[in-house]
Amino acid sequence: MVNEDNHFLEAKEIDSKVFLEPVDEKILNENEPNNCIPVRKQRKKKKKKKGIGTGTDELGSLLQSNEKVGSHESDKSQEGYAPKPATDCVIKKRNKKRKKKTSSDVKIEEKESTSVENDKTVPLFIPVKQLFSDSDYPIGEIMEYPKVELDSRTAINRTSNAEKKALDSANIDMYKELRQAAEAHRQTRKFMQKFIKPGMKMIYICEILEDIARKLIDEKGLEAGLAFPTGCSLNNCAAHYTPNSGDNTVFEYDDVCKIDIGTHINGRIIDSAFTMTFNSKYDKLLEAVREATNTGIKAAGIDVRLCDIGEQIQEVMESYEVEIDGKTYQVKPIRNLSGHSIHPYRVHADKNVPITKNADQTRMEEGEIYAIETFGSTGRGYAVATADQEFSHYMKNYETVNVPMRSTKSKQLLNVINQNFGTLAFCRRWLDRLGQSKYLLSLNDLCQKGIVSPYPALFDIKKSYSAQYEHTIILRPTCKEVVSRGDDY
Ligand SMILES: [Co+2]
Repeated sequence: MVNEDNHFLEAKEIDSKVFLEPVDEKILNENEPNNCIPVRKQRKKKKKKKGIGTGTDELGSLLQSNEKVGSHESDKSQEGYAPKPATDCVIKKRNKKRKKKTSSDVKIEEKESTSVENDKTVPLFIPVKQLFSDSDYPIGEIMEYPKVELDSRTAINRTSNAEKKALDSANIDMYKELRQAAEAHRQTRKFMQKFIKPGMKMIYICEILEDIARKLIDEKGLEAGLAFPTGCSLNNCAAHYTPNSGDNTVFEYDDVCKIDIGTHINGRIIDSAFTMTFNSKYDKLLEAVREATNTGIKAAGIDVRLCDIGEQIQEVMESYEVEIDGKTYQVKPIRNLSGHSIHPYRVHADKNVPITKNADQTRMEEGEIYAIETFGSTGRGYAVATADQEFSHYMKNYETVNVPMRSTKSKQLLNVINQNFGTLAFCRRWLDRLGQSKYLLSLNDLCQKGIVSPYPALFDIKKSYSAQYEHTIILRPTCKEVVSRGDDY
């Protein structure tokens, strides 16, 4: 997720139809063969033909593992747990049927699945914590701190300093929680990068992704799970779009899709994003943004001023000129979006990491965790909410407000939010899967009372394209660790 200012200003001119354009069912069915994993059994394919995003049939077995989809949450008091109707129910149905499997069954099934996917090595869908003994999760990329002018003492000799080393090892449990969340993130995205194909519905992509991530993180109430809804913002939409139920938006060959995924262990959040495209005409745009994010990561450090990071990001981003469909653009950072510090269960903590030059002299400090993210655009470099859009992302406000609530329905919804998300962000689909229905009035009520806030999708100008890359880093006493680094980005 991204931090933004003034998202309700300037809500004009921009078309948000991205949400609601009807899609011809025929087109989708034609796309079906490419939709997903090859279908092995004709019979089954026919049977499920009605559902869009079919091919979920095979996915059903792919996703099948030791537990039913929907996680521990559904096991306890959520009597109303109801898999959603229509397009996405296939996986859930199958899981229900098979939920009594033994662990040996699971192994066989996973072998089958991987052969379908032509990848015989990745033990996907096994909780990360089972894959590493003694919580020995892969360590992120380790970087030395940059020298800070005027006060070079602070950054130097941290690696070997005994006091810093002691401080560092005192935090090891927290690092391990972050590394576990990062490993679940890496494995999820590795699978999705191969899996996503043009023609798939966005909602299908998100639900597959989230089901896998829930398994890998071994979701358990507020102790382990997804930290925010899967962002899959398309083209000129830069951030905070995830489909609501009934949204038929399809990933098209020419789309630029920002996949933003959040995982957490005990509130220790990994916030990391990448951009997916199929048309190579966007390669340079993606490179510009990847480089800009890496520049921000390199520049970050203890005692570094936030404004200096923004300046360096901007310089690298704007050094790129990209040609798309015969038109040349200088890549612009989307200046009202920024990286951010992260606290436990609080994805947007107190500090913002700008992606353009600004006047913020605030310095980064030892022990802080940051999401370093940049957005590059071929538009005007400014993203706004539209007036007519349907919200998908919501989050409780961190500052607790005591407002008397008359409506029982609102109280009940707030309980569900407290129990399942706390101060983590959520979306309407996640309320649906918890068995909530007809909650919109209550949700709006909670928003009006200032208890919950909507996070609208943010758009640059029509027909522009934006890309995003993001990593979560820890400013350890001894070094900087890019926890979410993978071999993909
Ligand atoms: Co973020």
